[in-house]
Amino acid sequence: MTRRGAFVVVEGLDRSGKTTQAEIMRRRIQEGGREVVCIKFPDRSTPIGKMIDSYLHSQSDLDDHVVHLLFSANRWEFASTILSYLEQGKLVLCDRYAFSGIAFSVAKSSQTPISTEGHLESSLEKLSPITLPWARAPDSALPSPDLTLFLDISPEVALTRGGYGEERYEKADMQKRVRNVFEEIGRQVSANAGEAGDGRWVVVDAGRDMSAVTEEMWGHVQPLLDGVDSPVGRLWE
Ligand code: NYM
Repeated sequence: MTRRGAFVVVEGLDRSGKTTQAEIMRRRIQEGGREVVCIKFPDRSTPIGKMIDSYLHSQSDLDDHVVHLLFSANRWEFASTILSYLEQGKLVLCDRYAFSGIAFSVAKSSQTPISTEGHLESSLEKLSPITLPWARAPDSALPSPDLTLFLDISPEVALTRGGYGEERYEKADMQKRVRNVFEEIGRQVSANAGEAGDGRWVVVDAGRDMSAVTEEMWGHVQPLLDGVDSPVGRLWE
């Protein structure tokens, strides 16, 4: 029986080096003669992705719940594509996934300023904040990663890497809250992981020099290069 490809997710705070490390990983896998496909969320190329992009650039304002559902819908747009790559035996390397969705929405909701001015703000006052169980729901049953590498970096070290960009969420206090939610998600994912360690969550110290981070990540990905026997899991199930 041919084995399916492995599904590997790279998560992390902004400025953790996630995208650079994913690219290094992609090249290494390819140089070793294996097939690998890189995916990145949000994928800003679709109509939903364009709405997200406009929101992240503060060119549009949307209710927090709506934004959360758009990010999730963006993942569902690619769910069957991910499954078909895995069935073809390709390793899927994904830069951010549902865990970012939860971490950013929950962190943001815990600090939404209550304002009495304006339609959007006053309607938000009446809505409940985004809790972790609420945030998990729209992504449940998406393909579940075999391995999630969480690139951990303190917001203080991230700031020394040239500072954050101009998009929403790229502020030190927000990043601190996001990091706390990621920690909680890591605990939940680990509690859900299979006995053989399938679906495990690995915290990688991304504050070190780039090559040390690459080598540690490689050590976790290498055993998955020959594929996986078990069927693709479903997130949160
Ligand atoms: N982000 C990303 C979310 O808020 N929810 C999500 O579901 C995902 C996938 O988008 N600050 C946030 C995290 C980032 C921002 O991501 C853009 P990137 O990797 O910088 O393009």
